[in-house]
Amino acid sequence: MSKKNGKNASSGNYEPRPEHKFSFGLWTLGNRGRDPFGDAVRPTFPPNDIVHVLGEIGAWGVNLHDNDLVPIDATPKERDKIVRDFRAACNESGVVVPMATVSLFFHPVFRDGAFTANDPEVRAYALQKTMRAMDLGAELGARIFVLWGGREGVETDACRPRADEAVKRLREAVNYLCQYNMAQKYGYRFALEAKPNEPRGDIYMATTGHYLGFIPTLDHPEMVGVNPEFAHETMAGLNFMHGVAQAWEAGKLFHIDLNDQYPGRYDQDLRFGSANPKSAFWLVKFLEDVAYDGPRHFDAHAYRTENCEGVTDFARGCMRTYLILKEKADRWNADREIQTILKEVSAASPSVPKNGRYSPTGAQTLLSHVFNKDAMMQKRLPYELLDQLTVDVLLGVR
Ligand SMILES: [Mn+2]
Repeated sequence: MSKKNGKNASSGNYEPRPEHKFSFGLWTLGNRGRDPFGDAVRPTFPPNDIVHVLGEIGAWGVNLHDNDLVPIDATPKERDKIVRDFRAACNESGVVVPMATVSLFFHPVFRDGAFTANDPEVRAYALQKTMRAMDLGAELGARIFVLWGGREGVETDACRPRADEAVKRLREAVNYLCQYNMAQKYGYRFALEAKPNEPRGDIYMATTGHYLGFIPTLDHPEMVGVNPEFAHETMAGLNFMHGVAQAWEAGKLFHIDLNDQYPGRYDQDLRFGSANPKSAFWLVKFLEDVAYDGPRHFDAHAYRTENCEGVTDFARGCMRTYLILKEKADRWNADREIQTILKEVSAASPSVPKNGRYSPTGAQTLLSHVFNKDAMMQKRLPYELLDQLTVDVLLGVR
């Protein structure tokens, strides 16, 4: 990394700055390398120490689940002291808390889901826990509240009379939380995070697109958007950037989770850009082209083989790769050959009837037009060249 090696790559300065809005969850640097088959390999990384490291390496924000900071059974007095000390650590380190979330997946009580669980008592507890997590986030200054329903799913569809009941329960819960948000004047924007499976066999609201269909059915759709995650959509075999683009176009990109993932594997949460740099490039280019101004949140963790020093390498690497790809995006946009090809492939010949907004006369003109398909086929679409130019930019020879 740049600081360690004493120099940057000759082509740019990849030092993260607050305006880049890079944030990390406490659970990301704090990940101890536990997996379904093996125990922790790294010691506990206390939240206040994580914040200091984030400040040192140039991150802008830290995000948290309620129980990343406050143990689930803490007394109000213990809670208040923990929060006070954490706020002090954030202030000292110049790190803000842009987003808060709630763990509705770790405690065994959520084994059948939280907002969609069959037991009404579990659903009520999930609401109470979320309201308290909203209180905590608001106290720390968060204005985005992420909801990831990690346990909102099934191993067998026999467990619900009908699957649409889960959708209704989820709607009821989100509507309730929107009301609480207004009553408390917290000013949160909720960001719903999709995942197709793991830890449940199948999770409801499997993709960002599912949530984009769900949100307009809420009582306060303006208050609710999405938090697409690179790994989650890639697990589903989808083009992540396309999902992000649709969310953006719908005005619903309230937050984003950046990491990496090989398709067809379990949830890997790899360092951003480490598995598929080309997909990461298209994503960074999209976010920068549209001037997305929300947090660039890394929801990933270091390899299980790493020690504490490696956790810092991992975090620096996420930000560095983002900034390198941002520079590549500028280069791509400024490349005259690439831009000329783009212009040519979308240019219209003068004889083409205009088909913008529908009008009866316009429709008549379009219906009577004779298209010369052979001539249309003469137009070259040099996408091989376009992609190779992209690869040249990415591999640093252009
Ligand atoms: Mn995530």
